[in-house]
Amino acid sequence: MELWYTEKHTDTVDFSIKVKKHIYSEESPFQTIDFFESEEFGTFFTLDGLMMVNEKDEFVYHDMITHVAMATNPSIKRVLVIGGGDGGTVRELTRYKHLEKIDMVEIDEMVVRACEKYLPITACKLHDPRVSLYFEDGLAFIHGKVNEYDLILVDSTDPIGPGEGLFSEAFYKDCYTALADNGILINQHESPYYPNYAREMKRSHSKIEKIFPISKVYQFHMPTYPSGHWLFGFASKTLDPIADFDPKAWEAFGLETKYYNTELHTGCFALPTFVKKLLKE
Ligand code: AAT
Repeated sequence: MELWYTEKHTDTVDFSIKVKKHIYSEESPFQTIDFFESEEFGTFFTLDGLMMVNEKDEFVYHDMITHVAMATNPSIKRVLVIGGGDGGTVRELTRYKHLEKIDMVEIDEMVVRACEKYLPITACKLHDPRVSLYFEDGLAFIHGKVNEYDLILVDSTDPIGPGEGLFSEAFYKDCYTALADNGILINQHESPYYPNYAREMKRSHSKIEKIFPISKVYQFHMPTYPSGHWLFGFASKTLDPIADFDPKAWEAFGLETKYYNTELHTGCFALPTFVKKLLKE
């Protein structure tokens, strides 16, 4: 008998992966967690039935959430990751030896424990001495913090379930206050392609734009997310990701990356006309 994982990308579009084995399934207090093994994407996990991370394309997402901000301001020292329970974002951050503090606040400890067991490819650096893990709601964690971080990476689920508050104006305001004067906020920004995702992308952008003087989006190719066309938001108080970018400073770190490079840094901010239009609407 063949086993297939299917995710509804829209009411009339399905995306399926042939599964070798369903290796884990638990209800946490926050969501349903499943792990699968597959031929094409290796091990992958879903939350409430939606693809989060797989061994084959995780490098795209984790390179792009981390290195664009780190290259815009190579002096970043204190970082907060909100969500990101698989550990992939923290793994990329730990490659910067000069970082002093990496806090990660994940609402669901069960995601982290399951990833430590089944996805060591992403969860491998959670024990770096600079990393502190907090298991609580990112929304409550950030509230009231002032000038504590140079960079906040919102590595969250979609705006349904526990991730919903991480797309609210109150949350973006709290992030602004928690950031230093030259602070940067990167957030999981959904997709511009299918209307059910583009709606969330526009809502998120219009809220961030009201709060941060610099607010842009950049794109990348994520084969297993709906339409494969995905965005992160780049918001900051002072730094512009292109005008303030010095490729030589990032290259001096000597990091080998599989997706991010310094040409792509500038290129990923060049948006297709339909995306530009959506953002202006
Ligand atoms: N590295 C890519 C993986 C993710 S998972 C996102 C994580 O955010 C999940 O582990 C979830 O438990 C956590 N999370 C959700 N809400 C909160 C919250 N309020 N506070 C802290 N953590 C939270 C991102 C996948 C993106 C999928 C896009 N389709």
